[in-house]
Formats: sequence, structure tokens, C-alpha cells
Amino acid sequence: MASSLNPLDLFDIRSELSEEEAMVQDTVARFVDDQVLPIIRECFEKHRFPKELIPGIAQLGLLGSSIDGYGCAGLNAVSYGLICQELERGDSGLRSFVSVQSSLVMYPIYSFGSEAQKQRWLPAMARGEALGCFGLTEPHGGSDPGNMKTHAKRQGGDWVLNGSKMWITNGSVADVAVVWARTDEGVKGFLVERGTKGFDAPEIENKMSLRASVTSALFFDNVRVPEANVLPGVSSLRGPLSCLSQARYGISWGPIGAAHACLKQLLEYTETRELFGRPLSHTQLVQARLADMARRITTAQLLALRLGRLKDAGRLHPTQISVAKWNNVRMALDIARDCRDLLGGAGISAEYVPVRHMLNLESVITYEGTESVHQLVVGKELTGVSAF
Ligand code: TGC
Ligand code: FAD
Repeated sequence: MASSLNPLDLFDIRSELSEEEAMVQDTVARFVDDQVLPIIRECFEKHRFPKELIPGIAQLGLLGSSIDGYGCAGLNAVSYGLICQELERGDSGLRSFVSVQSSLVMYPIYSFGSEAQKQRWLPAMARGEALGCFGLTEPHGGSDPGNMKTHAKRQGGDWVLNGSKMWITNGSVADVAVVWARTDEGVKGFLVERGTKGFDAPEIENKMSLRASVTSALFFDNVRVPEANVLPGVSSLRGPLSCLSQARYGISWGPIGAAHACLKQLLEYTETRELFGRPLSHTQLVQARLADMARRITTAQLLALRLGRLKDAGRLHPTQISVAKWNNVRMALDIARDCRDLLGGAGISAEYVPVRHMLNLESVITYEGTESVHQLVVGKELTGVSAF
């Protein structure tokens, strides 16, 4: 007898969504099925960011979707989470593009920017006509941004910026970089425009992960930035760290999509693959592994939905985001690796999705706070002691 439960949604999370949230999920899911899945494998193999998808993404209102006004959709946090989940069902690289544009570039401009900066960038970014990147990580150690070396000094009416950033998503395709630098007045955010003298953003080649996403280094050699391009509303590390909270929130949802893609394909495979005279899915050990994946996806879904409802109620605490980012990325990475194994030799082929998701998730578990960083955030919450 066929099960009446959806194997990818055992606890019927879908029925907890509002009509608008369900519509957002369906719309993005259709986009991913029609536009992303047919090309993403080739993009990954060729190390190519599918820039041609940007107009479609923008048209659906997925850029800066949580912002009210400035041409943005003004959707709630759960909808943003579902957007991330469906995009990452396609590929973590595409979700990364949207995370960075929305949570790490549009969010700080919206939250800390002047009205002129908002008017200049937000509508164009929502339309996908201007792209942004977020430069916090430096080559000597991303986990400790408090040890930032990039610095800026006032000179006349301008600032002069020196230093470098590493592993920056969208860096080489960005029209504007939100760059965090130490100054005599605290940590400040600078909007550095592409083409500014002394600013270079070379792409990092030969990545084995997030190959359908652009990752770059940023170099600043006496770059002059006018005061009008400094974010006026922020002068401490709290600024960039609060942007990370937005992005990490979305990343708590995204990997659920990657895990869905892997488990869905594995269920089809184990049903048709015959070994020892019966389908693989009819053996106890395989069923135990499939069941364990479904259990872990279910707990991740419940965590993400609760996180979203707390965020929409304005009650979210950064430690809760750390628990969810840690749990849900670990869940997806373990499932992608296990699916890869259950596909046997076929699992190393790009014809099946798990190996691509597995490789991508190696970045996702590192960026936006490594797993250890999030464990230490939770440890600090429990003990009151910072053990970083
Ligand atoms: P600490 O003293 O704890 O905090 C400094 C100030 O910031 C506040 N704060 C936060 N605010 C909002 N959200 C958070 N998550 C916050 N965490 C801290 C804090 O209250 C304090 O405020 P105030 O007013 O008292 O000064 O800072 P710390 O130097 O001890 O560092 C703590 C630690 C290790 C957790 C932090 O440095 C950290 O999160 N490190 C990891 C860095 C990281 O995640 N980098 C990510 C770079 S961006 C990226 O990876 C993009 S990938 C995107 C993609 O492609 O999808
Ligand atoms: P390190 O900080 O050097 O850490 C190395 C190892 O040491 C890790 O395992 C870490 O967990 C461990 N470690 C560190 N401190 C401790 C401790 N106290 N106790 C125990 N273990 C510890 N950054 C941006 O600013 N913008 C971006 O757009 C961006 N995009 C990225 C895209 C990709 C594909 C990748 C891979 C990274 C991106 N990053 C970005 C950078 C990312 O945030 C950093 O890689 C991450 O924060 C870790 O920094 P790190 O690589 O310097 O590793």
C-alpha cells in the first residue's frame, strides 16, 4: 500500500504555511525545475555562474525579498527561508548569490545606509541590474573578524582604504562591494564601486565546491572612498555581525532543499536497483539509512519553521540561529555523503545530484561561521564563557 505521507515532508510542514508562503514556495520551485535544473550540472562542471538566471530571479521578487519598499517584495521571514530552501534544491551556489545580494548587501544598505544610498542601490539591486558583494573575511583568518587588518583613514573629505579580503561571493561580478574596515571611529562599512582606482577583485579559480558561484579576493590599494559612500548607521563589529545573522537565518533553510534533492533521487534509485535478487530499498540496512535521513530532514524542517516564526515575531536570538545553521547544514552534508555512498560507483558521477550537493555543502558548513564557531556560540550561551 502506498504511503499517504510525503516522504520529504513527513510532518506535513506544508500545511503550516500561509497561502502566501505556499505560493512563494511553489513559484520558486517551478523556477528551479524549469530554469535551474536543466543547466546547473553543466554550470558546476564548467565552473560557471549562470548569470542569465538573474533577470528571472529578480522578476520573481527574490532579491531583497524581506525589504519593504524600494521596489522589494516585503515578504516575511518564512517566505525568505522557503526561497532559500527551493533555490538550494537546485544548487547552493544559486542560493549563495541570493543570500549575499539580499542579506549581506541590500540588508546593510537598508539598515545602516543613508536615504541617498538606499535610493541609489536598492531598487536597482531588486531588479538584478546592480549586483553586490560583502567583504568581511580576510586572508589571515575569517573566524575572527575582530582581528580585522583592512583599515581606512580620513583624508580631506574622503577616506583612504587599504587591505584585502578573501573568499568573497559575487566579488568579481559585483557593481558595489560592502567592505568592512577598521577606522579610528570603529568598524565602518564602505560602499566601494567597481572600477574605483586601486580596487581589484580577481576571481578564485579551481574551486572544488560552489563551482556555479563566483568567489573572489578583494584588494584595496589606497582606494579613495567619498564620505557619501560610507554607511552612516554603523561603527562597530555589531554591524557586520548583524548582517551575518540575516544570512545565517536563510542558510538554516537552504540545505533542507539540498537534502530533499538527494533523498528524492536516492529513493528512486534504491527502488529500481536490484542486488541479491531484490531492490536495494527492500533491505533492512538500506531502509534504516533512508529512515534516518527522513528523520533528520524532518527535525531540520521543524527547527527552520520555528526559527522563521520567531523571526517574524521579532523574537529571534542569534544563538538560536547558530543552533539551526549548525544542525541543518550538518544534516544536509551527512545526508549528501550518505546518498553518494548508497549510489555506489554511480554516486561519484555528476549524473546524480548528491556528489554536487556534497561538495557544495563543504563550503556551506565553512562559510557564515564554521561549525566549530557555531558550537562555541552555543557553548558561550550555556556557560557564559567565551572560549573562541
Ligand atoms: P563579540 O564580542 O561576541 O560581538 C561583537 C558585537 O557584535 C554583537 N554580535 C552580534 N550581533 C548580531 N548578530 C550576531 N550574530 C552577533 N554576534 C555578535 C555582539 O553583541 C557585540 O555587540 P556590542 O554592541 O556589545 O559590541 O565578537 P567576537 O569578536 O568575540 O566574535 C564572536 C564570533 C566568533 C561569534 C564572531 O566573530 C563570528 O561570528 N565569527 C565568524 C565569522 C563569520 O561568520 N564570517 C562570515 C563571513 S560572510 C560569509 O561567510 C558569507 S558566505 C555567503 C554565501 O555565499 O552564502
Ligand atoms: P579559519 O578562520 O582560519 O578557520 C580554520 C579552522 O579553524 C576552521 O575549521 C575553524 O572552525 C577552526 N577554528 C577557528 N577558530 C577556532 C577556535 N577558536 N576553536 C576551534 N576551532 C577554531 N566571507 C565573506 O566575508 N564574504 C563572502 O561573501 C564569503 N563567501 C564565501 C564563499 C565561499 C565559497 C567560502 C568557502 C567562504 C566564503 N567566505 C566569505 C569566507 C568564510 O566566511 C570563511 O571561510 C569562514 O568564516 C572561515 O574563515 P577561514 O576560511 O579563514 O578559516
